[in-house]
Amino acid sequence: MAPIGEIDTFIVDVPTIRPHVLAMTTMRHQSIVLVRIRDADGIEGVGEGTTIGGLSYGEESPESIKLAIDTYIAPILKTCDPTRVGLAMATIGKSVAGNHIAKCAVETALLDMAGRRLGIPVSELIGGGRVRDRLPVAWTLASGDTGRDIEEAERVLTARRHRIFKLKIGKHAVRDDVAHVAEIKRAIGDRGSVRVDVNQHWSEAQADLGMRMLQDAGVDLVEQPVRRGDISAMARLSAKHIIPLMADEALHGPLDAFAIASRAGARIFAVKIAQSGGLLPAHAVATIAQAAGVGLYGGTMLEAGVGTAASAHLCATLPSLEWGTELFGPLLLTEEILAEPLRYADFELEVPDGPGLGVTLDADRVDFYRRDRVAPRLH
Ligand code: MUC
Ligand code: MG
Repeated sequence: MAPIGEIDTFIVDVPTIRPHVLAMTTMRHQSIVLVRIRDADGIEGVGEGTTIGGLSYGEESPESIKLAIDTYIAPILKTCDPTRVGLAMATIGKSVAGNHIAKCAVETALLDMAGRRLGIPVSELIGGGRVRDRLPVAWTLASGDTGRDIEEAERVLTARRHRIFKLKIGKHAVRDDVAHVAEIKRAIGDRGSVRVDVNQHWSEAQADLGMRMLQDAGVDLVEQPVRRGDISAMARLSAKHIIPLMADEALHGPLDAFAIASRAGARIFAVKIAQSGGLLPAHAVATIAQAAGVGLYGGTMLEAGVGTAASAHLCATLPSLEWGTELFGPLLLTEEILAEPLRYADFELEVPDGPGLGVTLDADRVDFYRRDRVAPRLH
């Protein structure tokens, strides 16, 4: 084996194309954590660990992801055989608890290196390999303004980019949020699927009211209406309502997947590589869902090109992906960090087919946007 020579972790801050209004924060930029790993033979892999809104979404921040990799994970990784990705991650797991997004970034880089070494796409290294080359991809309408959201929906429908729409709610009173959603659903009609994400902001009673009203408005699913630890409430809501409940924040890997599936806490799982701790545990989450008859959706932490490509490789291996994906992260950013952008056409994302992740960073742009850049920015 060629041992690991270099591990470089850095944060890249990129503005969003418009404010992205979620119940817990309004994003105006995304902080992307990238890790570049090179072995002694010069084979390089890249991974991304990205969260939403600093510490407002979850327990890891961009800064803590970088710190976990540099201070705790990198020294262990340097003692591992980088060709044995599962073993390297298990070794790291013995000394590093939690920190799933940091682990996901590192695992992604190792898988990218492995794929490049073998000359095959990462999707061929997961489960039974790739079963699809294109993924249906949703868009999130979250400008904070109903009219602007409708204009945005019309624009992406006409461009044949998206026909699945996720609306971010939970910030306002239930009836006001439902009125906003119903107006958008009326405008879109049968041309698209409308779903909502409450990001844990409802009590069980609010969720009961909201789910009934959203079902009447023609909405297709409700994502994480109540707080992540309350599987009992998720199970009661799932049993009571026809509109399906999708678990997101409640799912941090296979153990959560098993707990939720065995208690019938959700009818759909948003499978996220970041929250799961990497592509390999995310695949296990999906396997548990499939065994339990739970539907699958490819979720995002609004990653840029590297994390989105990695998620796409995972989703490409899932035999059933009934609810599609939301792998649109790069489209929310003003700057592309890949040398060649991911391709979106005909309502789908093309899964890259080159070796490894099949994507390369635009080195100059990434250097320009690095938070730790030394030279001053002139524009
Ligand atoms: C989430 O909670 O699902 C995914 C799409 C989006 O707009 O926000 C994210 C996070
Ligand atoms: Mg969500």
